[in-house]
Amino acid sequence: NYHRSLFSIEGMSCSSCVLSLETILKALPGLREPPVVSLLPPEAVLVHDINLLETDAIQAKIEKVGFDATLKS
Ligand code: 9UX
Repeated sequence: NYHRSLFSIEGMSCSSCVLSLETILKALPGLREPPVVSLLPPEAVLVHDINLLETDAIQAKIEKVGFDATLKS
């Protein structure tokens, strides 16, 4: 049961942030494909099995590394 979650990210201001966030998110379980992080606009999109990886856990992971994440869809 895959779900596509789009987060708006605050605090991400250069392409190094994008790469480091992608690397961190890629290590999460339950992903169908590598997460995509963009800078303009600052967003992260993950397609994940909600039984293996809850949306809240993704948000917590993003915030743990120092960004603010808001679920958009
Ligand atoms: Mo760039 Mo990001 O200089 O936390 S690595 S702003």
